[in-house]
Amino acid sequence: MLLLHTSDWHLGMQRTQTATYQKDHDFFLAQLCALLDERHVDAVLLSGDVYDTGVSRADAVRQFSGAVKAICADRGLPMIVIAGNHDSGDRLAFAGELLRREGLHIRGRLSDGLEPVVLDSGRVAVWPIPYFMREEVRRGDGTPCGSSEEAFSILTADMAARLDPSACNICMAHTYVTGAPLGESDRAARVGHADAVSHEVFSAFDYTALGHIHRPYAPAEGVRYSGSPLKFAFDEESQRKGVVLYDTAARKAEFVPLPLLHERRTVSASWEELTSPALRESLQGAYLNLTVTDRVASRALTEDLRVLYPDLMICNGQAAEESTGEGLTREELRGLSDEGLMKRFLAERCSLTPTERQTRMFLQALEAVRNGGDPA
Ligand SMILES: [Mn+2]
Repeated sequence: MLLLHTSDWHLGMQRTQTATYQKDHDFFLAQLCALLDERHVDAVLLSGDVYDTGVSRADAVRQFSGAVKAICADRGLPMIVIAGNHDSGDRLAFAGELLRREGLHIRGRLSDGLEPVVLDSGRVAVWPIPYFMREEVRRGDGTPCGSSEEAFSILTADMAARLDPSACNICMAHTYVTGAPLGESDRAARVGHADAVSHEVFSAFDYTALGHIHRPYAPAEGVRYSGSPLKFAFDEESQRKGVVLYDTAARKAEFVPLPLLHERRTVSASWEELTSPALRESLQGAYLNLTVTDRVASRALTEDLRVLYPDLMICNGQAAEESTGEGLTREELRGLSDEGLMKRFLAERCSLTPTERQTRMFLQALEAVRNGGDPA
């Protein structure tokens, strides 16, 4: 069988305050479907972070619904999905029992059990492990595990004891494997010592399809991150994005790069260079992080550049700072209190002045968040 391994779609992620990556995701899904047909793929594995947030935007749910229809219904391929740390396992696994009959196997929570999905008349077994908190796994004496390494060791030892060694056994997990390179967009990756897992915990499997790290990366032979399909941050500018194809007969994995609707480019240049047709031409169709070397950062500068570059995402100015009257210098910004900063933001962005009660609620919520609590 030829399996396609992908992860970290983050459907619904906000690109700016008002825009998402919806078109980029649509483009990726079209590429994915074309590859399924072209390479005669037999099943799809999605290793977590289907959505960007636990309570997903309606358009993101619609997008995922379209993707599973294209894979399971239109092409008749089995698809196996695990929840990642960004997903709500319960929401993701809605109607799981029913969908299983249609070839869509979603594992949202550890408590739903760790049975394999058996494919190709038993020649291939996929063992999905949804994202979990290590405390959910108990030791033999009933006490909770103290590290992810310990929790994964217990889970995979249990699977190893039950697996058919003559089959090709595949594990799916959403976790941080020791040594994996972290980027800006892996923002929620928990990487404390207690959260890292060594690749050896997966040694009973022929292949482990990992999610969590957004760079395509193989911590060991047969243990891989496919990486995210899109570039979600500027430090991913030079990475190639794509999916992994795994051949269960040959026990071989191949990274297949896929084109992106928008690349990312970081450029530092003078105003004159940035407004020249040659540079504008070469930056067409990319999400941009621009630094204007001879201007001071301001909203007006950003707005002026956005006329030339609609996909401008970050705009900096490098000229010596001085108070321009319309913006704040870094020094002035540092001098503002939480309340002052909030009021300034609302005045500038929304032309609003909060009431005393709203200000009080904001400060209380801020304090609750800082104390590690819930703002609600
Ligand atoms: Mn992710």
